[in-house]
Amino acid sequence: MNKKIYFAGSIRGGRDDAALYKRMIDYIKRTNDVLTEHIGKSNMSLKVQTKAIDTHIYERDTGWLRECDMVIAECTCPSLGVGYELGYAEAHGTPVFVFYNKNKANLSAMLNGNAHFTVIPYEVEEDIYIWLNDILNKDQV
Ligand code: 6K6
Repeated sequence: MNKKIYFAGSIRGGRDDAALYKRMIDYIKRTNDVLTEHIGKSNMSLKVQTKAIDTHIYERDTGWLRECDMVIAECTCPSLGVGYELGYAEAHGTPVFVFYNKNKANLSAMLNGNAHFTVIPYEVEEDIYIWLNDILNKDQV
């Protein structure tokens, strides 16, 4: 059965890795459902920031976080929103997998030191897909 995956990646924290997010999302989508496909979009407008729109985003995204089977996050680019989402997922008992490029980032101790999170440091992008394959084919989640 397809799993529902919440993919988390930086938006207002910076879009340097947006193309990587898209490749990861496309890989996951080959065998599972990604609730947050928009994270990989290259043309996402960052200009509109009204309270009403942000409330809608918050309500929708936390709904998806409660509904998903697991969270997969790419955390090389630091993001307040992603950090919040990971804590929210932990509070709801949802499995969380955190990827980061160890040559580019020094991951927060609040993620790296958290026993609930499976932290996956990588050096080359190809390694991400080997790990994703493993994670997505586990029976218990
Ligand atoms: C349109 C205009 C401005 O922002 C938008 C759309 N914004 C978002 N849409 C959907 N999810 C969002 C948006 N902003 C943040 N998120 C959620 O927080 C995503 O699920 C990301 O994983 C995370 C990114 O947080 P920031 O702090 O980097 O924005």
